[in-house]
Amino acid sequence: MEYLIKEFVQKANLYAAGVVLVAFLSLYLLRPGLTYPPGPRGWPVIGNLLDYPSEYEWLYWAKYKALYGPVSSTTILRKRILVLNTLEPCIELLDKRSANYSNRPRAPFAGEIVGWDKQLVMSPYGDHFRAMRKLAHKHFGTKAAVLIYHESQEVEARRLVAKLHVQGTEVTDLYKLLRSAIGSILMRMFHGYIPQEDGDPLITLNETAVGEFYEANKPGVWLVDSFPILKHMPAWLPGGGFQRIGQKYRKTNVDQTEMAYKFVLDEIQYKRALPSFASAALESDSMSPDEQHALKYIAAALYGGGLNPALATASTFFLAMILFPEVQVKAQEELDRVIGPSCLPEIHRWHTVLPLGIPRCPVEGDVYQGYDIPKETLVLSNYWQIAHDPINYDSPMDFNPDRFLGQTNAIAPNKYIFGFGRRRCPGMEVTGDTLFVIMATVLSVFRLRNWKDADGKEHPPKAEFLPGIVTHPKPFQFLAEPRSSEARQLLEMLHSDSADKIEQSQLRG
Ligand SMILES: *[C@@H]1O[C@H](CO)[C@@H](O)[C@H](O)[C@H]1NC(C)=O
Ligand SMILES: CC(=O)N[C@H]1CO[C@H](CO)[C@@H](O)[C@@H]1O
Repeated sequence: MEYLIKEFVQKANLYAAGVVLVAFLSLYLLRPGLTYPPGPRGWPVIGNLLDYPSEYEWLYWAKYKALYGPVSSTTILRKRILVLNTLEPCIELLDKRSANYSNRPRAPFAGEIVGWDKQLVMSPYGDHFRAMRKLAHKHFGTKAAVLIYHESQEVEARRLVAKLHVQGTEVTDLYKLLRSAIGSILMRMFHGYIPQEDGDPLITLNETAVGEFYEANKPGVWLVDSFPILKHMPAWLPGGGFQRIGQKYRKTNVDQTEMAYKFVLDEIQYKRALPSFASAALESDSMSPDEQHALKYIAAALYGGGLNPALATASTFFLAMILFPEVQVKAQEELDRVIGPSCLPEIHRWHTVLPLGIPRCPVEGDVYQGYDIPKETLVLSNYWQIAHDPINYDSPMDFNPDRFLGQTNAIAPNKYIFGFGRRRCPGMEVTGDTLFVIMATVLSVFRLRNWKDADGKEHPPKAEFLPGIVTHPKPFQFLAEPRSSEARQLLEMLHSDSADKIEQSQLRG
């Protein structure tokens, strides 16, 4: 009712009171409560463009909660944006009304020109999307289905600690080490492909593709996103250069998908395929051409979609263990009892790596609590705000895994950080396992500590994070010390080449 009155008062400034009264009454009587959720007043045409920050957007949207309540809205360049800052509307709209909210906003450049609209993350809600989800659910949607991937996770986690051990006294390249470990885990899991240590052709292709994905999705960079008609503009016209860039990106995108798929087909033909998501699907199901098409894309998408969030979470784990040594000690004392149930959830909560998720878009117009939500509204759910709302968690800025231990009513971050409904991340189980194995392996052999300079002065890392759709910790230096002499021996053994070869042959055999 309050918002109605607000709208009413605003309009009264523009129109004669009598006209508004008639309009209000007919609106109120005929179509009860059709109005947009509350939000700031904007300028004509550009709307609230000028207030919009170029980075750390989740903090900007979080302010809307205090100003306008849990559900608010605004307009930027005539695009209606709905902002959900608490859990209830996320569950109600994105979960319970999932059929209506499972679309993605149209993306002429990244989606249609570069072709990311075939990949899971940007695919419109339809048959291709449903076929991909079905395969993903069948082959790793459940705890039981992901068991077969444990071996790859463990092999790569051991390789990671062996490499950390070599850098030991001054680890500066954590990001690169984690990227190679998690990248290899994902490739083994999805295609049974074991990448080479350096310059692997598929990894290189992937990295290029992922980089181009973020470039292609940068808001405001590609004019064709605001004027889709430009899609038909020939590349040779002045200003048509985006077409050439688009075709180049498209080639990387297609190549990485086709090459990985062809690899699996060949391995199956020569009867030497390692167990993987793609080989399991190809060998167990008799697949129609449409399903094969879906398989090709879902397998590729899982890698591209899984890598960055897992990487950001794993490096946040290192950061948190160094900043909160008492938590590290506790986790080491009770590795299994503590890491799974409390440490990983707190890392997910403390630093929400996908703070705003990925925008949704309703298939058809909807009404929620009397608010009008037109078709094609951009729907943002602010997971960062939910994770840092004192209503949900005491002292939300503190890092405190204990909040998830024992009898607790703290909401498990898994309930929201992976999204909702039909667009909930299909890799949730597999990512949880991968991160658990990495965390447990690292903590069982290392004490992670502040980096010390030549004078012995300690330099604690800062709890600072980079902007982006996926937000990573800023790079930091630290020290990885073997916890005991047994740990040191083990690390040295893992590091020796022979250990590597034994593992390779075990995996092949
Ligand atoms: C979307 O919501 C509207 C209004 O609530 C409803 O009439 C329509 O059936 C919904 N569409 C789908 C696909 O669920
Ligand atoms: C997006 C993407 O990452 N594509 C592929 C990269 O290469 C590996 C090799 O098997 C595939 O697993 C990915 O699908």
